[in-house]
Amino acid sequence: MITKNIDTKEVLNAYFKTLPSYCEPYGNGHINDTFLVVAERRYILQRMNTVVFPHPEDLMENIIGVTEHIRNKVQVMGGDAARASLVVVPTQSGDLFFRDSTNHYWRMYEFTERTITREVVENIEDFYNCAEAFGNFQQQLADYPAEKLHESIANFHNTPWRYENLMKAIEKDSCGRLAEVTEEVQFARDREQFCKTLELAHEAGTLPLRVTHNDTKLNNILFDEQTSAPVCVIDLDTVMPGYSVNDFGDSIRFGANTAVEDETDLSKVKLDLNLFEAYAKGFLKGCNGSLIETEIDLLPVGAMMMTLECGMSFLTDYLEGDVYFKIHRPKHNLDRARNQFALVADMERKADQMREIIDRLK
Ligand code: ADP
Ligand code: GN1
Ligand code: MG
Repeated sequence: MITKNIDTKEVLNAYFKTLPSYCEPYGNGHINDTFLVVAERRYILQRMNTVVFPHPEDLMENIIGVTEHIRNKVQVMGGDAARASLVVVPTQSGDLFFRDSTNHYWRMYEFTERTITREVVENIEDFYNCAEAFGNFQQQLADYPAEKLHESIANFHNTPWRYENLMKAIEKDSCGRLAEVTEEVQFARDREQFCKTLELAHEAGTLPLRVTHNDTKLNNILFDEQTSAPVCVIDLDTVMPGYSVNDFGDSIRFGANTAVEDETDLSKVKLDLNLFEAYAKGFLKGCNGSLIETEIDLLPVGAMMMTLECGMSFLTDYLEGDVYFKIHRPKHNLDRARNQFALVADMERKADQMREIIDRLK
């Protein structure tokens, strides 16, 4: 959906005695509406997308639980606990979120100063560091009681379910866009069996469920602006039980693509194997020996799976009329879907090389 002008006065009044001098849209997320607020210090204010996340109360409970868990771990290790995890700022009446008169839910975080986010990989070391941070994140949550986590989006990375969802959108063709996407539909259909790979591995006992981040894009890490060291993993809305290989895969999908996610010149869309290798090294280091061998073997499948799944989600949203991901131009979701499928095709060509890299590293 195209973002409309959003009135922030009511929510700012809930958080501040005196209205802040600055509150403007910030960041490049596809789901929530994020604002930078400048008052006596800086804050990140977010309007949560309740179409995507129907239970904001549960979401905030997850985030409080996970951030406290990480802060305690970092404190024990003698790290900078205050910067290592998001800090939720309550409203003036002490609530963890605010519901406005139009029924929108909001939350606020302290802005983590002296950090930056990156939209594209600028150098291989940063990508290695990102990998180590996401691997380490999974390690920090390895003993988090999974039963305490609410499922913030049902079937989030259930790829066979995403495939069925696409088939339903095709069947309905609610916006009359199907004729334009026959090639993309065939691309997905040809991979129906592949979509089941991870679920089958889980059933066979070779791929365990873990507490995972589930949205491991590069721009969900805050890096120190001076040293480039990763400071904090953010965007915790989708922390849920999941597969480690999907956390690995989503980072590869986004960061090891030689083009940006919505590049329309598909000749630029390729898997960069050097970045793949750097990420694999960093991720295994961050996971610190916790992954089992059969799981490590499935890392290349995770990369292909997340790219295919994301492409199918973009295509589904295109067919349904762009109701899920924010778009910034007509056919944006179709451009994204084509881009992701082009990347899948290149990953398939490079599957043996990905496997060789993983064999060398394990
Ligand atoms: P979305 O779910 O829409 O991707 P995020 O939670 O990832 O939203 O936030 C969007 C952007 O806002 C991030 O990519 C980052 O640049 C910035 N951001 C979020 N939280 C913080 C924070 N605590 N400190 C500094 N910047 C932040
Ligand atoms: C969304 O919110 P953001 O932009 O970090 C989406 C991810 C997709 C990603 C594609 C909750 O992430 O699953 O991989 O867009 N998040 C949700 O860029 O659907
Ligand atoms: Mg984000």
